[in-house]
Amino acid sequence: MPKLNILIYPDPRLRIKAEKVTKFDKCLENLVNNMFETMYSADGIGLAATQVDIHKQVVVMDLSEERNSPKVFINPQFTVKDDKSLYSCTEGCLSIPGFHEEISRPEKIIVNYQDINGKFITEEPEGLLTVCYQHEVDHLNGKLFVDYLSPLKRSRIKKKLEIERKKEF
Ligand code: GNR
Ligand code: NI
Repeated sequence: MPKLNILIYPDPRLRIKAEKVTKFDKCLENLVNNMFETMYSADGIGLAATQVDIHKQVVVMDLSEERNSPKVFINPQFTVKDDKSLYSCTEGCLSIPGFHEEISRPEKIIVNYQDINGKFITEEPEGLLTVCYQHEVDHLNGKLFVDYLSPLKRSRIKKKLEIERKKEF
């Protein structure tokens, strides 16, 4: 199976909003398998389809050290249960390589998504899953963690990554 190419910030395609998945078929299964392969070989804990230039509401995740707890979220959404309680975590992103920043997000959310067969699921996640889930849903909406930083910090990261990109050619 071919590994997919991960888009790097500030690629404008990272801003495209993903569309709902309506067909739970072999094609979706293939995409999910390719995304897992890409995420594992890039050493990430999550990957949104947007990052591989596929604009469908598909997320894969594996928060385990052992890389043996794959999770799939189709059409993921969430509601904030308590907007006063925040959880802050140092976030990284495969689309923003080399940068890690502390980001605060709601700690208590209720998630709604479909599994690979289209079954609707509601859960109340905890800890890192809460953070990663919101990070991935942001990707599907064209949003990145740098959007939560100050404009100065964001533009510094953008410039550095643009310089890196030019070095490749
Ligand atoms: O690999 C990843 N690590 C991570 C760490 C803290 C908060 C979120 C993440 S997600 C990231 C992979 C990625 O870019 N997913 O979109
Ligand atoms: Ni990311």
